[in-house]
Amino acid sequence: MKATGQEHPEAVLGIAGRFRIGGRAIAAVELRAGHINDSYVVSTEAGSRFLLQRINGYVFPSPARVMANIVRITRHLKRKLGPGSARNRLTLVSAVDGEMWTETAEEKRAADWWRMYELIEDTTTELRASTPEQAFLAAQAFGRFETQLVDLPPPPLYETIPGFHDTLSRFEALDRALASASDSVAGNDRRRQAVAEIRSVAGHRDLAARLGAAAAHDLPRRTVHNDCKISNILFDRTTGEALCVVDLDTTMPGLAAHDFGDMVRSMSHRADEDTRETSRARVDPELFTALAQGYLDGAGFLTATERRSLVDGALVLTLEQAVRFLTDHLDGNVYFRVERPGQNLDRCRVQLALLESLLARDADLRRVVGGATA
Ligand code: GN1
Ligand code: MG
Repeated sequence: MKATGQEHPEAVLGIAGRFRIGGRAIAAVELRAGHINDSYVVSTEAGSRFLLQRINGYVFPSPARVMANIVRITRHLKRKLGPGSARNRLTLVSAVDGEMWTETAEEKRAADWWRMYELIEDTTTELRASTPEQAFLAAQAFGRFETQLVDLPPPPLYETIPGFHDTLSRFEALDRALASASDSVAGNDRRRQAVAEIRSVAGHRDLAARLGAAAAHDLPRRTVHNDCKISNILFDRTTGEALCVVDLDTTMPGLAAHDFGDMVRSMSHRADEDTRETSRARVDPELFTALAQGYLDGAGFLTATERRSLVDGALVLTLEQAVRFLTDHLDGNVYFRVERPGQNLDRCRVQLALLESLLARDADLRRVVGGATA
């Protein structure tokens, strides 16, 4: 069963009180951001604010591993960035029992895991890049984040979602969703709504192998963020500076091309992920160029082979996300939170429109990445 849902405000305040927040929690306001976890901004009577999050246990089979990774990442960044860096990295707040999370068990539901961060004040988030400068700054920030993690002491981080960017197995999950959709009236309806999209992703299936095991032979496994969308960057409200990379749940071993691919998927065009105007999901050469320049500037460690893989990353990640939204539509929206029926199918349509436009400009994009100077 999906482990998300609205929590009673009193209950949220009670959970907040289990953390070391230096005073009584007096307000908790739900933040409708992201498709996965539940987030609340908690204020204390002393005037401090925190971000309280419930980790989605359906999506993350081992919240303990998610938290173990985040503890290591945040400590490493604190050491590395040094004094005065509190606005450039996330800071976990420990629970009163000394752990970095707390569990609540409800009837009929597996234990829920909650964690808390200090809130970084006076920041804004964006749903799409409005200018090439902003795209540059966001891509540079994700590139720097990877650079900061190059010397994370071993062992590698846990894979919090095994096979996260195994695009071939994402297609297999789609096959299973298609088969089980045929078992119910509602499933058949959802399948009928998606006939064109099912055909379209099938037509691109060969792309899924581009970054697969054989192709990845020369591509080093790095510690990457794995969710490089613009909404995972905090910008300074006054200066517009890209201050801090957030959402560390899927930071784990992966390919640089995955991260760059996600940036292109989410920032190289003028469409929100949730728009119904698919015509806006067209790659904008200026935004793409800014992303390539920003990322190469931030991620100075990339090898020539990795650099050549970046456009493939954009194609594969956009296709993969289309497949994931489509699969969830067919499954009845059990993974990505939706506000209205058909939303995951609409999200899939945006990804497919973008994919077509990336493919149409494939040669230009490779020239841009090849010519961009770090
Ligand atoms: C999910 O956590 P959130 O909502 O930022 C998803 C990403 C997708 C993204 C699409 C753990 O991210 O993989 O790319 O939605 N995270 C997980 O917006 O599946
Ligand atoms: Mg995420």
